Amino acid sequence: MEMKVVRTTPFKDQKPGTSGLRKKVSVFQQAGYLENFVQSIFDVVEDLRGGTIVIGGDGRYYNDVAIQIILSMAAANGVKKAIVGQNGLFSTPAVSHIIRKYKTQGGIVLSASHNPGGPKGDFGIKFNGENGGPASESVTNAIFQNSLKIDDYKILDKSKIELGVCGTSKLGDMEVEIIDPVSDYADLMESLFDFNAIRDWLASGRTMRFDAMHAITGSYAKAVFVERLGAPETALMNATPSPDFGGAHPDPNPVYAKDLFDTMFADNGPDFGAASDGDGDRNIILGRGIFVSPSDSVAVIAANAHLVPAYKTGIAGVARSMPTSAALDRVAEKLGIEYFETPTGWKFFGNLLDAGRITICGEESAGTSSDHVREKDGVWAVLAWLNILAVRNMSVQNIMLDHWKTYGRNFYARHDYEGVEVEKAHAVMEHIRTQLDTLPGQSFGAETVKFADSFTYHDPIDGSVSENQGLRIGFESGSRFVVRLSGTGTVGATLRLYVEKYVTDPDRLNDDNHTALADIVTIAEKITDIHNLTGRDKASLVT
Ligand code: VG1
Ligand code: CO
Repeated sequence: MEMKVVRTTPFKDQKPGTSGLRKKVSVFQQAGYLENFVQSIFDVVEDLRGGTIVIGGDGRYYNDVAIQIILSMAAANGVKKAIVGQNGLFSTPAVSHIIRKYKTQGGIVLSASHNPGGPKGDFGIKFNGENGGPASESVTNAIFQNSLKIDDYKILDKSKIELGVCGTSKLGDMEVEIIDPVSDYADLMESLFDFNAIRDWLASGRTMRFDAMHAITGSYAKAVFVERLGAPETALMNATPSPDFGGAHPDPNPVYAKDLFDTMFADNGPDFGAASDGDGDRNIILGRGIFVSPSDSVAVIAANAHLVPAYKTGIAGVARSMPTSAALDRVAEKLGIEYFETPTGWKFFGNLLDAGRITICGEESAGTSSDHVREKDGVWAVLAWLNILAVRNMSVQNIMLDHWKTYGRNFYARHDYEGVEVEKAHAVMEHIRTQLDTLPGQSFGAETVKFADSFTYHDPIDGSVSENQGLRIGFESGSRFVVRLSGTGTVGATLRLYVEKYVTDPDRLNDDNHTALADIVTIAEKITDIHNLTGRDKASLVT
């Protein structure tokens, strides 16, 4: 097999967003598009030459083609060894674990997460560093800068490798080891949680449902929940991964996981329900007749972490992304531990986790995890809940009521305006920005604005500064709203409006979420003028 140096010209749009480079499949299919980005990774991350790389993806359409290209390029760029999931598959948290367990120099994750798949859907690529986490902004910026001036890439001529059988082979001078994508990860889970307690809880007649949404987590869920914990096969829904996710959105929310919600809200529904997304890093948690807001979920896990063997001696600190509700902060205050507010995206937790300053972190978008990997981890969050349920032996509903009584309740919702024309979305941001100086002190109904700003993050570990991470308007009452532009969409712009209302009145704790938030939503819509400026009379999706 010969090494070829192929002339290429730069694409201007290879700037990674919140979580890697995400585009329509047809964009990635352009000659040189994937190759330019991958070569930029190898140009920037010099440790990969002579090192080991992990490669795998969520199995979506184009995964198989992309893996072969990346392997050929890795071999041509002097990588010593590639560890690849069987059939090119790995969930995102599993890649993170494999990088850490085998001490490799990094990994490439092929996924567009919760975005739809198939030939007309989305594809994505992301580089994770040797700590197992998404590359920092300085690295992704360097990759982008490289992609703007690239003029050639290296690849082995006519190489193809069989990915279906585990074992070791050679591609040029590079060793390729194909491994079972599930077993290392399942072992890790078993080392963290009290599997005996969960097994007993399930055997005592408790019921659960896990919706894998036709995505990669199906394989992990079978190994963990069925084979190791004894749940019946019928506990799993949509557990066979498919390249187009059964034609659906692998995004766990009330709209796309409707069957699960219907099951959980039925009379005599299961005791526990959960779902994950396309690449297995997100999770949602439900009980009979209740959906646990992801912002509450991470707070409950932190408050009960001492019941989980891996965290029984306590947690160092916690962190949440800025738009995530402050429920986690209340828990940290009570535990007397540090808490941090970071910009949206898992890459910002990495430094805090590496420095041992935090143990548990989460995002409102259904991401929760701990220092066991450097990604959010759907199955981990589900097991954390199962472990807590098994030990406390209470319903999800009662665990939530108990939590709210102790800490107060942060009612929470996100209103997404998807596929808005880019100029209109920017007009909304600009309209809010011009009011930031004058809003404080102004009253709207019962609320008075306490602060209004554009969020800037100062990383306490490496001192880096990230500006323009979202606009925040906070009220004297502790309620607030946030507006930011999504960095994962592939069509037009997506505006996210996050609303939060803090309530401590014991009689109001069990109120309907959307009713409780109605006044804050009205104020937010007035201040942002979002309906008028986008030409939309309502959000595309409310979660
Ligand atoms: C969204 C979420 C963010 C999450 C990111 C990646 O980003 O809001 O919390 O980290 O997706 O998740 P944005 O920029 O569209 O708001 V995943 O599961 O796509 O890797
Ligand atoms: Co995801």
